[in-house]
Amino acid sequence: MKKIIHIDMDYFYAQVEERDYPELKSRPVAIGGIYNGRGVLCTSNYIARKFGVKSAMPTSKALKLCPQLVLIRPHFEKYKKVSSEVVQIFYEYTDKIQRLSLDEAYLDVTNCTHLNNDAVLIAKEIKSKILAKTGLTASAGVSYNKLLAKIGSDLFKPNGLAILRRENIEKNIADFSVAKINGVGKVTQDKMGRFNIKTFGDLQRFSKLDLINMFGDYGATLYGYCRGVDTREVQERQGRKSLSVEHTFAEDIVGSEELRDKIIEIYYELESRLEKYRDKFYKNIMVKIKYSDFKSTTIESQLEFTLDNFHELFGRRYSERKEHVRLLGLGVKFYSSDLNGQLVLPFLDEF
Ligand code: DCP
Ligand code: MG
Ligand code: MG
Repeated sequence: MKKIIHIDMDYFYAQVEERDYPELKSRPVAIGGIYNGRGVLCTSNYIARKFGVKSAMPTSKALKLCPQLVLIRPHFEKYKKVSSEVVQIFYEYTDKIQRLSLDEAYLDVTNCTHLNNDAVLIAKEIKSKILAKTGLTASAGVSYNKLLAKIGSDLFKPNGLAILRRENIEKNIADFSVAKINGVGKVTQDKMGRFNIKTFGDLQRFSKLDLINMFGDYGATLYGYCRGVDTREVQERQGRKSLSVEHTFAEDIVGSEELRDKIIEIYYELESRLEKYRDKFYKNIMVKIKYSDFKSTTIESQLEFTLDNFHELFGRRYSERKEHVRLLGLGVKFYSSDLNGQLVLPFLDEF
């Protein structure tokens, strides 16, 4: 059985602003852009939610519901920074992490050796580390699959923690609204409504075939979901596995000497582009040659990243077919994580 944790920050953008401007804490706050009086809200704090002010609501409507609402423009750079701090905490426990947005992620901690592999203790520790590092609260759901972990993180917001165990799960989730199923949006809910399906329990009363007839292939998925069955894996985003620089020449080049100069040029360009990936370790270096007939060939080897080695690798392959070259490429392949066991966070700077 898998051990999955879903973490979701509480009223994320708004909580960050409250942290930075504590005087906001006692007031209804919403984050959103206002453009000529128009715009929609990104989110709101819990005080504002009491007025019905929520994500995706037009600002004008929110102001009608709550005239004293404090509107703040989003500061995305700040939220991204917090997000990467949070993800770094996740990586202390597992590298099987699937981020869904800046404020939430699934963690597969099945093989995590910390805290006796106790997923509940891990979730608690992650929550307190997030608070210590960012000053913000998050909610967590702990279960044996993604569906239930995500439902769990939403159950006791804010600053909540829910554990959904397998025992009696069908009964325990029977009263949950189908809206809790990630992916069941307004359209599907309306359709379900026409069959009088509002809860997991309502879905449980239908056969798989019935559900397939009603909802197509998704019906089979729903048949599992309403019983707490979900086989989806936590899908870690793969970081960059390789980097290469290729030059196509204005005129095809023949002869090792001319090609030597091109290798030097490309080598230095590659070297400077690799600056960003200093935390990565090279597994192989690669050379690609495309001939004037568009046939291309690549060769890679576990050689150190030096100009000489690229020359050497190129020579090895070019000696097999010394003809007009149209394109030349040099590159490296990375290890997915570094050799000291320290994790590489390949995509953090994308956010
Ligand atoms: N967001 C947005 N537009 C939306 C929904 C969300 O810009 N329609 C942004 C703002 C949120 C952040 O994404 O702060 C996270 O979204 P959540 O759905 O997790 O909502 P919150 O974190 O704000 O609140 P909750 O405590 O319910 O998780
Ligand atoms: Mg959130
Ligand atoms: Mg979220």
